[in-house]
Parts: sequence; structure tokens; C-alpha cells
Amino acid sequence: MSDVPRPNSLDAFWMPFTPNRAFKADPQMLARAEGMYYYTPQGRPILDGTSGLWCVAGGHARPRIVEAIRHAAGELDFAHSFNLGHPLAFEFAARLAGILPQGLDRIVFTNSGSESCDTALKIALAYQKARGKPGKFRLIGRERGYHGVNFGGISVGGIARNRMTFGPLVGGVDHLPHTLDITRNAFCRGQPEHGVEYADALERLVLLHDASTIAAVIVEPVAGATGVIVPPKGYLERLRALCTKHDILLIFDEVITGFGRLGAPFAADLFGVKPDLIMMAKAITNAAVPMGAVAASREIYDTIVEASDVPIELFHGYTSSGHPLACAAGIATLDTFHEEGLFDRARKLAPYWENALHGLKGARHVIDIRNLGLIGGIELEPRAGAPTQRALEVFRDCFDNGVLVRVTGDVIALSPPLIVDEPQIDQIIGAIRAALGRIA
Ligand code: PXG
Repeated sequence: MSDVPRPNSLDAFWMPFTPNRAFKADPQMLARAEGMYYYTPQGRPILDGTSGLWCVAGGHARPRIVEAIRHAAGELDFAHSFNLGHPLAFEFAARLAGILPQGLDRIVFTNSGSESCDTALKIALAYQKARGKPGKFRLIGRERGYHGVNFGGISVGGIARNRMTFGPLVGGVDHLPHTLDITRNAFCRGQPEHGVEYADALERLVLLHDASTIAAVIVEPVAGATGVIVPPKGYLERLRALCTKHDILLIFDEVITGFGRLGAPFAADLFGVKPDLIMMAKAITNAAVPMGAVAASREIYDTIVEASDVPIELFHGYTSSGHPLACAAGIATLDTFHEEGLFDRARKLAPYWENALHGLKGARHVIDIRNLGLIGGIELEPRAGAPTQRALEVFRDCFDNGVLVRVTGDVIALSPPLIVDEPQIDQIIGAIRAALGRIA
């Protein structure tokens, strides 16, 4: 039995993105985690089909990472990086630069994906100003994009519910269309055949605003939180070509796709498309300590640093940028990924994953299945008059039967830790199949 203390009251914690009233009336709690499993306070194992929240890519409570955090906490609990330094931050930045696409080797540390977004957008603007093009201020996001919840992120983001409550947002933002096209691409395996032309919408935005006013385009290579949207074949390549043609920076938000999720270190590697900035978070520390980062191209770094006529080149940074515990966890995470060959493992497992997932074609309520690497999305027909209800019931049914899935809208989104094995994949899919058979 777990010795985790039971809270007497659930009132004080205002939970994120959660129906607080419903949850507190009927809470599902987790107390412990190890490897592929969570455990409830009663000790019931729950197979993790979601890597926590797309983040525990190496599996839970990995000994090397746990030990590194323990050690760091006792050695140097905190040091900031404002005119001071500590070795772990430099070491981790160099290690990240070593696995990032070549040339993206200047690393800014943040504490979350949301902060990585605002950081990347600010660097893009600072770069345009530093090279004498301050008129290039517009930021182009995409419909259904998710880049966290800070003002920059919700402004370039494309999910109405996350935006509509919060006023006029950041100015000078426009959006590309999303690329989900179930009519033409339903149940395709991997990248859809149709939709490369969605990238051409950037040409129309250039006609509307003129390239001389556009600083950057930001996209998730595979959109996650909105319900798994895989880019059509050729789409990211075309977006890159158009950005280059019009002298616009391309930002990849790899908060989900980074660190092996697609069977390559980064989506940029898998697609062979090099952006100018890459955002990271989540699996960067196996989520054991909150952290994010932005990798900038050498060109961006050199331009901003060399153009500066004041000693501090970029007026940006957080108290905990490069926190020692996070850096220690990050280094141990990269060691774990490397020693266990987890990016390769994800690549080799992807075909099995794809087959298992697409085995749900024809199951009740399923209108589309999407996959890439170790990501899966199963879209359900919304229940008439009660959208999202059906997916929530699948979540609850799976949880009660020992499998954790994530639902977003009417999509079941899956992203198991990269240590998952074939029987566990079967168990995840089996639990979903059974749930779909039971619910109305
Ligand atoms: N970018 C992307 C692509 C993300 O997926 C963020 C930025 C923000 O990261 P932080 O660390 O600030 O949360 C995310 C976060 C879901 C879900 O249900 C996904 C995220 C967060 C919460 C829920 O899929 N992704």
C-alpha cells in the first residue's frame, strides 16, 4: 500500500483544464508510478498509454533520472544564470545541441512549453529587429494549433476555447488553415496523401500582409493537443520552401514531437525539414522536473548578439532558466534514451503500433484513425447533442479497466512511453475496443 497522505479536502487546488466540480465529486487519483504503470492510492496498476501527458517518454521513475535529481538537490539546489553560471546548464545545453539538427545549437532554457513559445516568438522578433527589419513583426500560427496557454501561445494558437475569454491577445497575428481533411484522408496510415496545398495558404497571407511585415510562422509538425493531426505528404517541405522564399522564419513546436516520439530525435529529422527555431519541453527531462527550451540557429544567435549595442543582447529569461535539478534530470534523461536506444525502439515499434491502432477500424463510433511514430489518434463520431461525452466515457471505462488514455474533444489521443512492448500495445488497444463496445 502507498503511504502517500490522503488530502482531507480537494477544494484548494484549482485544477488545470479540468471540470473542477465534476472531478471533485468523483475524483480519479494517482499515487505512484514506475515504468509503464501508474498506481492508484489503492495500489491498482494503470497502464500508461499517454506518457503522462505526452511527456514521460522514457517511462516512469527511471532510476538514473531519479538518482540524478536526488544528487543535484543535495549538491546545488539553486543557482540562477543571470551573470552567473553553473556547470550543469552548460553541459546540458551542449548535450542538447549534440542531438538537435545541425546548426540549431544555441539553447535558451525555459520552464514549460508555454514559456518556450513566448520565448521563440520573442527571439523571432528580436532577430528581425537586429537585422534591420523591425517592420517584420507579424506572427503566423495555424488553426487548431496548441502552443501552450501564455498570451503569445494562445495568440498564435488556433483553439477557440483557449482564446475567446482573454481579450484582444497579441496583435499582428494571422493563421494558416489546419490540415485535417477526413473526407479525403480518413483512416490513412501515417502521413495523408492529400493536403500539401494547405501550405500554399501562406502565399495568400503574403499577398494580404506582404512578406516585409511577417516575422515567423509557427507550427506543430504533428499537432497533438487538438486531436492528432499528421501533416500531409510534402506539406512541411512546402511550408519550409515558402518561408525561405519570403524570408520568414519557421518555428517548429516540438514540445510533443521532440525526443523520439516519432522514431527520430526530432520531427525535423524525420521529415528532413530544418526550421530556424525548435521549441522543446515535456520529455526534455522525461517530465521529472518541469523544463522547456528553445534551440535557435547559429544565424539567429549571431545576428542578435552581434547587432547588440548594449551589453545584454536579449532582454529575456526566467529565474529558473537552466535550473540545476532540471538540467541534471535532462542529462540523465538523454543518457537513458541513449543507453536504451529508445528513439530507435520507437521507430521499430511504429509499424506494430500502426497495425494495432488501425485494427480499430470498423469498431463502433470510430470515424477516423491517425498515426505517426508512437502517436495515435482515434476520432469518434460525436454523440448527438453531447459532443465530447462519448470520448470521456471511453476515458473513464479504460481507467476503470486499468489503462490510461487521453481524450481531447471526441478524439482519443495516445502516446505511450517509448519503452512500451507489443503485449502492452495490445492491452491499450484492447481496452479501447472493449470500452467502445460498452458505451452508447
Ligand atoms: N506546445 C505544444 C505542442 C504542446 O503540446 C505546449 C506547447 C505547452 O506546454 P506546457 O508545458 O506549457 O503545458 C504543449 C502542451 C493534451 C494536452 O491534452 C497537451 C498539452 C498540455 C496539456 C494537455 O493533449 N501540451
